[in-house]
Amino acid sequence: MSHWIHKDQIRDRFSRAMSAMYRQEVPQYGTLLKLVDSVNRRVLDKDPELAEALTQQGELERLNVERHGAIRVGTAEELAMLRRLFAVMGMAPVGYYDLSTAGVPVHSTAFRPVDEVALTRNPFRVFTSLLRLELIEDEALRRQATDILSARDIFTTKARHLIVLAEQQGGLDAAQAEAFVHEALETFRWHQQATVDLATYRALNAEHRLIADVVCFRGPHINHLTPRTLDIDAVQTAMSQAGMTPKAIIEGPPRRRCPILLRQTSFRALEESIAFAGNEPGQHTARFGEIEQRGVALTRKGRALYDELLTAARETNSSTDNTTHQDQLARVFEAFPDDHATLRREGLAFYRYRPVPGVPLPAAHDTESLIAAGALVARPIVYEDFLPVSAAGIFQSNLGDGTRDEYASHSLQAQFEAALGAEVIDELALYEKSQQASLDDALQALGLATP
Ligand code: OOG
Ligand code: NI
Repeated sequence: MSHWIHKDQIRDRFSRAMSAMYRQEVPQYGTLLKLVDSVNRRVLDKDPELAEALTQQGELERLNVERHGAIRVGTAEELAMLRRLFAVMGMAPVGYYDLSTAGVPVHSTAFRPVDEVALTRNPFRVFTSLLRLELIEDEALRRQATDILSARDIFTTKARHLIVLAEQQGGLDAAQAEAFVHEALETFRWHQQATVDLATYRALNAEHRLIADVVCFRGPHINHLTPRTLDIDAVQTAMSQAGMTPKAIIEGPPRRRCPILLRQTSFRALEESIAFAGNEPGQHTARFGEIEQRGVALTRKGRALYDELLTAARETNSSTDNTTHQDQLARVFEAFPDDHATLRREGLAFYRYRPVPGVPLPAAHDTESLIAAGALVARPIVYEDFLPVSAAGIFQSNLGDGTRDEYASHSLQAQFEAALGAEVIDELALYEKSQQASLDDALQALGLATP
């Protein structure tokens, strides 16, 4: 037995430490956690069938530790080191998101656990964006931003040391893991002190608020932490009652009997007082709150249908009133089947198969016959990733007014991966593999394995 602390455990500790830190920094986050918890309890009390299904899927135990966060970094070196930092906690880069087409000068990935057991233990994810400085048109400003970024180190010396140690040893012992959590957390802490003077901040802010947010501070402060709710519409209403102002529109698909992908909404949290270099006081908004509701992961075919319907809905609907928006969205999404049997049979969504031992097997051994006979059950696989259109909406709602038009640029996954120092994992391949493995195991358990 190795004496290294399990990566899942380091991640679990880290995500709890991050949550505690953020609760201190942003009191509204604590209020939000309570709201989400009480709505989740109410949903489960009212719907024992859902509670049972979530228990079966291993979803219930992770519900109250489940959250994602987001950060933005400025250089390839920072991104590559973050990859190594997250690897210590069993988190790998999954997916590539190009936000430039939505007027946000970044591209992103999500660091998250990938295997089923790790996801059940603690699915902590960090949406991580790399600033695309090349999109700054003014050359002098671009050079200035580059210089400022190259002068900072967002990692503590001890954190760097512990990352290298974990790589060399193949893990961390108890004391090292504790020190790692402590040191890694420093990278994500808020700094009230900017590294630049007010004039520099203003110049960068005028180019894009996001550029100022990344360049003017010592590190990539965590900008939100998002708990998972079972009823986002209820939390959206509860937020208003608790004095928070959620963004007008819930992003993503409409409310459905069978939730798909991801629905999200956010609220502006804090107008921060900043001490700029030379003791000039000023203000910056960086941190916000967000909630999410997760549904079944879609196949390539399902995702194509989702994208098509979302585009159609966006073309006909520009309402900033959530009720109107949701009604129109729901109408367009009538074209998307809303029962699990159809979603599965039509290959629109991913499912995990479980054998039911002791059930007499039907004559035909194909998946449909086995399900009809009750020898096999299929449960939805939860979507663990993000949505670029939704993410752009979340970015924009928290950048305030004066968002700009889209950048004339294209997706640069290869360039992002060069900065990252690794390829991003294709999320669809993960769901596909998980579905197939569960089917293979189930057939084997039923004595139907094909050699
Ligand atoms: C990230 C915004 C995207 C999500 O959940 O889609 C995001 C950011 O503002 O840095 O968090
Ligand atoms: Ni988010």
